[in-house]
Amino acid sequence: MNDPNGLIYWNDRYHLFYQYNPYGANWGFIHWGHAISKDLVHWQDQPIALRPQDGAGDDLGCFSGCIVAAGGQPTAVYTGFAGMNAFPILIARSVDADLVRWEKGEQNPVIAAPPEGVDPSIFRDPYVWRRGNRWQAVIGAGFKDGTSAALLYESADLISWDYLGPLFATQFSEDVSMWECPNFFPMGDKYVLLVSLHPDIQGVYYYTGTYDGRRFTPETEGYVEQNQIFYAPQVRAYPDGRTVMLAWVREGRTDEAQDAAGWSGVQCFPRELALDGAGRLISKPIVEIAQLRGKRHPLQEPLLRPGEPPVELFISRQFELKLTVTGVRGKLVMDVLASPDGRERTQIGCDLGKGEVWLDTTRSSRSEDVFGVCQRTQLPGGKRETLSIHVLVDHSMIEVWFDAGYSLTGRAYPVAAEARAVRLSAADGQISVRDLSAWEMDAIW
Ligand code: DQQ
Repeated sequence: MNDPNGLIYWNDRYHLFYQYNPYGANWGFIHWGHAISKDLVHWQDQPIALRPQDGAGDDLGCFSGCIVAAGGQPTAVYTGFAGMNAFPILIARSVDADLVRWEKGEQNPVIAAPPEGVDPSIFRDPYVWRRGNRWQAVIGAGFKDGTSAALLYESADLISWDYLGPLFATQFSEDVSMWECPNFFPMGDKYVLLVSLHPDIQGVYYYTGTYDGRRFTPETEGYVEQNQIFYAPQVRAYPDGRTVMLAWVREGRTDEAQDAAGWSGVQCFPRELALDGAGRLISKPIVEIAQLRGKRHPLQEPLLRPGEPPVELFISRQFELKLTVTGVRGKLVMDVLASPDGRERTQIGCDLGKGEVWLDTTRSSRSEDVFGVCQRTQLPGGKRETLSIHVLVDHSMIEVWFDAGYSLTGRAYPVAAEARAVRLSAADGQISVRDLSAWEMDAIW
């Protein structure tokens, strides 16, 4: 699987559609897979929802898009892939209450080609919302002059669309030619534009600002995550008022290793979005995570002194861990998925004196088919004496939140079956640990 698509809450179920190749553990001949959930944490597979079809504009793939309920009928607005310069925007309507069967629109394509000046090979991924009595949409694009853009469209019926110009466009960097998978949504009295940096999976970036119905004026900006792992998120506001994000989490291993595993790609744990006091976009795991908590590990809260051996907390490959660390300038070093001899270990850490945090998978695995990376980031505000850390480890999947808002996502594939220890140590200063709790994590299936 790759990108999440078509997030919608419909008939008391959360629906996740996603980019899916049913023929192998690699990207290609993309369909829309489908899964449903009553609570956003336990999921059931559903039949494939959309398939490529000769002559339908999605001959080579059903690329990313969204679903909106139009007149009580969920309608997918998505990208057809019909050739290197052919990415028509298409619709499909659900014809049952469970969103299992879909019929492609007889009016397709609803947008045949990009506007003047846009490179036709980099135009895709519609994201639609309701504004007054009209539909509005952004589509990810790159202009021939190198400007990345979220193009704004408007429609009364999802069929006939007017191009209103760029919602926002900028020469992002020399290496970025377009924004994939734009999302545009309100948060409080602000709007957020979220984009994925193409080519070569360069991270997910956001802008927060104001919107007058035609143009977006950014005020604050930053990376959601800057790595090659977390990509192409989709965001939806659910009826209970929460704004939730899912994203494709890529593999950190070779194509051959993915083939051998027989699968590739996962979704991140659903993340609830918010803005902090300075307008920065922050996230946390949805509260329903508590439903996955199994056995609680009985833990003492250690005082960690530099030079002392690591404190082993527990042994697990599928767990949730929360703690708060305090110190004047020390570093916390947390190893997870650590082997008894320490040769394989994934490191989560923070340097309180610098306000720097990291997730390091460079020593996670002895396998040569694995690429580890060390992600480091500076927390806003720099130095601090207290920091909260929330960790989800689900085998190869590592998600960490620092300071209740800043995430790092990584993948780790230890070879040793016993690489399961969680250990804490300190460097450069004493660290005390409090609010320490950890649970085994139950399965989502
Ligand atoms: N994935 C889809 C595209 C999108 C890209 C194709 C982002 O629609 O731009 O699988 O990962």
